This record gives sequence, structure tokens and C-alpha cells, in this order.
Amino acid sequence: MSRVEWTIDGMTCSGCSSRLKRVLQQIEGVTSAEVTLETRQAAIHFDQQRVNTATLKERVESAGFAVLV
Ligand SMILES: [Cu+2]
Repeated sequence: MSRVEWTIDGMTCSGCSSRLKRVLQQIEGVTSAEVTLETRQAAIHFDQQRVNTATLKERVESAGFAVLV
């Protein structure tokens, strides 16, 4: 199991953070995702056999947010 913690740009309200959390949780291979609006952090636990960080980033970006690392 792997874990990444990213700073996310583009979240302006709790609607954004819950939408991003939902997007992350629906990705195949993601076991849990926590998104905190105040600190702009997204913590994602995932199975690296089923999904990689490039795909995770892509999904964050296609949801309208940016990964600042
Ligand atoms: Cu919002």
C-alpha cells in the first residue's frame, strides 16, 4: 500500500473538497482519500499494483484542480 500527500490548488469551498474526495475514492485502487480544504492537502492511500500516481494526478486535474506537490 502506498500513500501520497499533495497540496491541491483550485479548491475554494467545502463543495470543492468533498467533490475531490469523492472523485479520488471512486478511482479503482484507491483505498482511502482525505481532503482538507483549510490546508489544501489531499492524502491518498492506494494500491500501487492497481493505480499509479500519474493516473491519480490526471484524475485530480480532469476534475478541475491542480496538483502543486
Ligand atoms: Cu467549491
